[in-house]
Amino acid sequence: MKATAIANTNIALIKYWGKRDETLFLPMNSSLSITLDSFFTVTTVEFSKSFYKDIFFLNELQATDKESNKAFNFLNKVREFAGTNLHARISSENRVPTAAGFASSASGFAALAAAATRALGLQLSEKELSMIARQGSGSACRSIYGGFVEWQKGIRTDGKDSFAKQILNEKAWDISVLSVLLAAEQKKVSSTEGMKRTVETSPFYTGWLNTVEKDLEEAKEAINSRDFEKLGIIVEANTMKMHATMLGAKPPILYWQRGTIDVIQHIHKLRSAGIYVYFTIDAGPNVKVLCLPEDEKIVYESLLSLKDVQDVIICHPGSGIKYFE
Ligand code: 2P0
Repeated sequence: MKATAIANTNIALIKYWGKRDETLFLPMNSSLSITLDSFFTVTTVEFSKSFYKDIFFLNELQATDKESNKAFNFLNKVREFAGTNLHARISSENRVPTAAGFASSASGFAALAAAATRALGLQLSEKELSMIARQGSGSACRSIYGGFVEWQKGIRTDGKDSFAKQILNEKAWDISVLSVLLAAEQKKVSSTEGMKRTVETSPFYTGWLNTVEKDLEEAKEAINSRDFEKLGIIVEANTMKMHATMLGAKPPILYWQRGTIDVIQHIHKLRSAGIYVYFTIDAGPNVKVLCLPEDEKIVYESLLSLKDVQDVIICHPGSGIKYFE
């Protein structure tokens, strides 16, 4: 009873920020992402009657208690779904800089959901798998699919209408996503805590909720018509708006560092010079830069010349979940 799955991570273009149910991981708003080809997690899960407890190895070392508890709590949900009480051995290799705003939890829980359910012999649709992955980490439900993906928030209290679906496959439109790595240290406020505090205390959160669904519609129109400029403008505005809600939280949350602002201003400069280039920032200091493949090289080299930039990793739209037998 063993299976291995590989999941790519994803970057949100229209952000998920805030939960309406913390146990079921139900979001306050719908979101939209691109699955990326360069960052992924490979996970093997084995269930056996001979295991007397769960164990989790992350990058070949035994995971910390915090990491292990998150994974085991998630396994409990999978076990309940499958009607089993077998213990498991999880072994994960994460090719994502952990907790630096590069959603490692997205690929991590997508791969864990896929490997665990396959190891238990469950035959699930992508929609069912997306709903299970969501209960490990919200953004994981989008990493089941390749290309451009929408997570519909749903309105039911049981979460049965809250899952992701592909809106355009990874081969249908190539764009470049440059991941700018500024700092790989652990962030101080987790996304989970950051969104909770924002929902509970920020007076700007209502403004977010009142406008985010319209942002999503605009982004979908831009994707369907392959209008890169329209997409870039709405993506950048949406990320700034999400960070503005956090600045209004009590106490305020600021994920940006000096280098973050340098990159933002650099993007503005490149745009003034006539290059179609835009940015998005998650719950961390690092910036993801969107540009057209024909401008990738010039944007890449100019970003590397900035003082606080440690590395730039070029990504393109990637595929959904894959299994190794
Ligand atoms: C996103 N983020 O849409 C947003 C934008 C960060 C900023 O989803 O609490 O690890 O496990 O559901 O999915 C990161 O948060 O949070 C995230 P939980 P998750 O990608």
